[in-house]
This record gives sequence, C-alpha cells and structure tokens, in this order.
Amino acid sequence: MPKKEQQSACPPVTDLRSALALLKTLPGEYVETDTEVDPHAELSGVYRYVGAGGTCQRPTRKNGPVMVFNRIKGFDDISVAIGLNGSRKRVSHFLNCEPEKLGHLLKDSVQNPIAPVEIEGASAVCQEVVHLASDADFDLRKLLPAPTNTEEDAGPYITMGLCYASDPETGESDITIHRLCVQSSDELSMWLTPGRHIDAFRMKAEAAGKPLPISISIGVDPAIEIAACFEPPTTPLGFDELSVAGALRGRAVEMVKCKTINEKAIAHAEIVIEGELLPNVRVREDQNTNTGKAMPEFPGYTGEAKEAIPVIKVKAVTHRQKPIWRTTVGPGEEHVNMAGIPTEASILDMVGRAMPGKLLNVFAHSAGGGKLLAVMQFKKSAPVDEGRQRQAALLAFSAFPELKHVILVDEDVDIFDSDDVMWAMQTRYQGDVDTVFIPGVRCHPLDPS
Ligand SMILES: [Mn+2]
Repeated sequence: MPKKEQQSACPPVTDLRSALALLKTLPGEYVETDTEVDPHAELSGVYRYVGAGGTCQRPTRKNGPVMVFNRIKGFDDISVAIGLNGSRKRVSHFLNCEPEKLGHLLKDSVQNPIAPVEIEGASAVCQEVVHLASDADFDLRKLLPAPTNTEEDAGPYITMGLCYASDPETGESDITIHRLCVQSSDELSMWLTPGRHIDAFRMKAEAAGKPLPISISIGVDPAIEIAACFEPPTTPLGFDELSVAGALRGRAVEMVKCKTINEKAIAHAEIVIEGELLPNVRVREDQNTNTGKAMPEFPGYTGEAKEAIPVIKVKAVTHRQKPIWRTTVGPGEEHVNMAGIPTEASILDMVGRAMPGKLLNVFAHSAGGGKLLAVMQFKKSAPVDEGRQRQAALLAFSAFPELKHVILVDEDVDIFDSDDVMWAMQTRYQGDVDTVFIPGVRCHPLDPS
C-alpha cells in the first residue's frame, strides 16, 4: 500500500519540525512564505482566507494548507506556523491512522496510557536559549510574535500554549490549552473555563496563599496538542493527558525541569514560558484596549473580554535556536479536530462500555467546532434495539458535558458526509415525533445562544 512506502520514506513525527517535514512531502498540505506579515491583525486574517475552513467566516469552504510565515514584522529569527491540525487528513498522517478511525485510536490511547518521563536539561532543545524576566530588557511583547487576531482583540493571544501545572497536594499534573493574553512585559492573563483541572490546582494554591508554578510549551508534536484537549470524565482530575500522547506514539513524552520554577515543560517544545499563577490577583482581560472583546472563539463568534481573570507572572522564556511559534484561530477546522477527535473518543468509550458493538462511529461535526454537535452511527440489529440509540445519545451527553446536539443515523449513512446526514434527516426523520429535548441543560460557556 502507498501508505506504508510513505512511512518508510518519512521520518516519524516527534516534534513540530518533523511534523512540518512530513507535510512538505504531501501535495497541497503545506505553504511557506517569505513575504513579511504583521502579527497584529494580519497573520490570522491571511490564514483565514487560505487555510481555516470549519466555523471560520467564509470566503471559501475549503480546508486549506498549513501556513508557515518566515518573516514576522518586528521579530528576527522566528517563524510562525498555523493550521497543522486544520484538516482531518493531516491529523491522520500525523497519527498514522485512517481519518475515520481517529476517534477509535484516541479511545484506545486513553485506555493504554504511557506516562511522561523526565530527561536531563542539557539534552532538552527547548532550553537552548534562555531569557530571564530579571534581565533589564526582558519584554514578552518583543520576544513572542503572539498574533492579535483582529483589530478589536484584547491583545496578542497565545492560542496554542500547552499549559502544564501540578496539584499542590497530590503532585498529579494536567495539560490543557488555555486562552492566554499578553498583558505587559512580564504578565499574561489566563482564562480558565469553569471546571478545568488547572483551575482546581490554582484554587488549592490560592487557598494556601501560594502561587502555582505553570509552564507553557509552544510548538510541539501534534499528538500532544490533540491529547491535551481531552476533558473529564474521560480524563478525570489527576489524569495527565500527556500519557495519552505517549500512548499515541508508543513512547513517553520527554519533559525537562524548568529553569526558574518548580515545574516541568515539554523538552522538544520550540518555546517555553515559565511563570506562576499569582494568588488573589485578577486582571480585566481588555485592560489595554477597552474593546470589551477577547478574540475570535471556536463557535465562530468573538468571545467577550472577561472582567477579572487570573494572572501569570512570567519568570523566563526559553526556546530552541530559530524557534517556530505556533498559533491557531479559534473558529476553523484546526479547533474542530483538536476538540472534536477527543470528543469522539470520549463518546465511543462511554457508549462502548455500556452497549458494546452498537455505536459504530461518531463524528464531532465541524459546524459545532468539534464540541457542540455529534453525529452518531448506531447499529440496530433487532427490533428490540429500537430506543437504545436514544440511550446512546444520553450517554454521549454524559461522556462530554459541552455537547449540545446529537444526530443519530443508521449504519448505511456516511457520518463524515454532511449531505448524506442531511439526506437521512429529510427521508427518515419526522421532527415533531423524532426529536427529544432535554430542557435546562448547560452546555459550553461560549455558546452564544
Ligand atoms: Mn485534565
């Protein structure tokens, strides 16, 4: 099969650079430009037209290529990569799995985790260059080309920062991508959706009057970016999602001790920010712009700036030589895949345990940003199975609390083809009798309805 030849021709994906090297071998998946681009309200706009897809406002419906910008206005020796996970096909190449089977692969990986390991600092590429916040000229705004996605955004945003912190009592760790806004030369604001695990650690530290050390790794193996998007109950409090990435690669993720805080970071990351979540300090997210807006979010709307959110005091930035910054835009196919494939895995896992063999597959559809809508393919083998598909849907809502809509289809419907799903709804569905409403359930805080 061609796929096998391709595997032997390409080195395995172990970090961002090897992922980009793989994409360069695939037709139409990679675009690189030396044309200078402004990280302020230009870079993300270019990507929106060329690559984004998904819930991004349309000039086009296509899922375009990954983009790498080699010249960033105001910055030297740093490039920016956007959109690696922006198509299901690309993710399938990164994880060496058929696109339709990705949810199953992720489910199996959660069930067979491989814990991260620590390596010596000397062999960690993420610490080749070190900038300390105590240096006189230290300024995050000059070091990091974090894009301001639109003119009205609250500031430059770190959208692909893999935040890693540990429970002050148990020492258990968690990795999650959070919305981080650069607020000053050495401060970030951090918005944590209620219930997130790092917020639980932060609250414990705050109750003890202590800061919570946190590392932010940027530019890593895409397997880590996707694994980090698992949420409870699939990965409960204390479950380090890096162990899912370890399972995906069959090899533990390597971590290194941070230079200035008691925490670890991803050793192969392009860039690491080391800092502390400060106790009892809050900041208004748009204090520098007063626009009332944060940044474009995954449902396809601009998120509101938060009134009072936690602050990270940055202690250091470390990076590889000539690092590659990694960013994304909230609306678009990249978010769909990162949030959606773990959603699919969570639903497959829970329904599979309750009724083995009945749920054939799930697609966390692009229209819901990978979170709000799931299309479930249910196998009814006998007349007594009628109604069990509804139990499967109820289980899906428990498997992923941010889910809002489920569409149930039979095994002959291609769940990845929206036309096929719409056909099934036109020909097999009677809205007044076949729709089940569950009143008063909270979904995702960013759902504008
Ligand atoms: Mn977690």
